[in-house]
Amino acid sequence: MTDFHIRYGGEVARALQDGRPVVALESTIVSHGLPRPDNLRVAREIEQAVRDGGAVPATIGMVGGQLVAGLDDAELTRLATADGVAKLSVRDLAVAAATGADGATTVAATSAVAAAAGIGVFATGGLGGVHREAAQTFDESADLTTLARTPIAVVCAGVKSILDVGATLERLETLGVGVVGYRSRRFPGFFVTDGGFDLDWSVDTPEQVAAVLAARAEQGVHGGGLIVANPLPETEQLDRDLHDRTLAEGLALMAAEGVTGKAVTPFLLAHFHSATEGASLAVNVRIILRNADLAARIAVAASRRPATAAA
Ligand code: PSU
Ligand code: MN
Repeated sequence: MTDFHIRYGGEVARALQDGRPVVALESTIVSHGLPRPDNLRVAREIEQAVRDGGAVPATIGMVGGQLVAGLDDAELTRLATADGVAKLSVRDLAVAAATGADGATTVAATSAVAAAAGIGVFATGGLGGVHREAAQTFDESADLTTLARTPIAVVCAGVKSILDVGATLERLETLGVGVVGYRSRRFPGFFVTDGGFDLDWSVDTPEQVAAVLAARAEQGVHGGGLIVANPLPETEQLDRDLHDRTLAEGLALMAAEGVTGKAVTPFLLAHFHSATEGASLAVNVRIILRNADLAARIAVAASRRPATAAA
């Protein structure tokens, strides 16, 4: 019989056993969100940023049907370079395992696996959300519904403006997903510092985030996720005109080519990367590295609270 359990990378297994800080990382940004050949280099840099912040990185993905928390370098290379790596949301995990697929986990799938593995903090770039015209297409990322039932803190730079940002925030409220700005009361728009919407709460330190996680665990009221929205400094955001132009073009192109379903997000990301001639990629990388650093510091702060650990 095949063993369908999660396999842990050696370093991740030891860190979890010893109660040392661990940060989960997703593989969809590596396989489908960042252009080749930069993606593998960036994947390694993200892991290094977690280490520099004092935590152990656990990049999550599926290799030959085996779900892994803490891909080693050969496995990371395979998911970054092989053809036919599937994009796995939560609903895909069991089918992909049973059929022996290679797959990259989205925010939804990574959150679910991380929580199952006892990892309480996760760093990514941007969340999936409610797509524009979702009222007709029903296209809403499973990232949102998964976070409603998954106890994990996700450090991200909000959602991309390729989505309906306001509708995404409304859905997060309905679903009971906590959202706190990191040193900001505005929800970030990924490439741009300000996504155009206010937040009710902000926190100023990794220790405060750790206290929120501890309070949630001790209150025992609900087991959903917490989004820590970490905006880029204004001086580092993508030029607003370039951003708005590229977005309009990308949406028009998508409609013309009839792109739908799970291909939508990768299509628009690829359009940004090619149309801005690398400018959006540089910003994207900065965002992920900053989030990896903050997530590591949150995991460290959480691991220093004796009773409740990270989750
Ligand atoms: N947003 C980004 N970059 C990404 C993604 C989202 O700015 O790479 C990826 C994440 O893995 C996210 C997924 O979980 O896309 C959402 O895809 P969908 O909209 O098909 O749920
Ligand atoms: Mn979708």
